[in-house]
Amino acid sequence: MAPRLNLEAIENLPRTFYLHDNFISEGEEEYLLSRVYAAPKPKWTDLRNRRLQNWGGVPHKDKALLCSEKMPHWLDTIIDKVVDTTGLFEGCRPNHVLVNEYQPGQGILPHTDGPLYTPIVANVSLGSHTVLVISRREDRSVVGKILLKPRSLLITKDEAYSDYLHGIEELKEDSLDPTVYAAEPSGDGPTCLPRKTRVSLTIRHVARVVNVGSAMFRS
Ligand SMILES: O=C(O)CCC(=O)C(=O)O
Repeated sequence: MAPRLNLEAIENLPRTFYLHDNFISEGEEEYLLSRVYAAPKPKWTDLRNRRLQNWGGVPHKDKALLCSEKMPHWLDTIIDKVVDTTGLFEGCRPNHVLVNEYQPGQGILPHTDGPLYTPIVANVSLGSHTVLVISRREDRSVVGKILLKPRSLLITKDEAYSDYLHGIEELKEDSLDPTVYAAEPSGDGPTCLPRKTRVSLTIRHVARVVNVGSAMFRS
């Protein structure tokens, strides 16, 4: 079993965000990306500013996860790693993975993940960095930004999950000014990072699962 991570909450941001760079190796990243891109075309849902795949089921109106398939082995492996190395998912082993793919210039509007999920989420970044913007629900004022490097793990829980929005601006490059929190600041590295295609795995648990026949999802 992989050793436990030494997780420390990010200071000066709402409680609780944990960020761990190099959570997976380049080999694991390459493998996960190859599995994402091996999925059949109908697995993808195209949105205006990103495309996505649901694994483990499809969320239904913030009420339940409609489950028609077993979690595939390649995602079970990364779920195991998140569960074993964080120790944070006792009694709520993730049963849903949302894959998001963003091209440079794409993003996701500020949002909360809502009541469907148990309020703890793991995000693994593949292929490119991005900057996650954290803002207040009330007035959308920005309280902080987090640099998510490729192969990093971000955990969001507590008030950071329930009381704050997170989003990704539709930018082609990110300026790494001092307002952007980085787990390992790059010192005299570049201050402006061009984005590449980024794939993220959003790994969550849904308590209410409704098993439905796979026929429902055949088209
Ligand atoms: O791409 C990410 O890291 C964030 C994804 C996200 O916010 C979501 O899936 O709700």
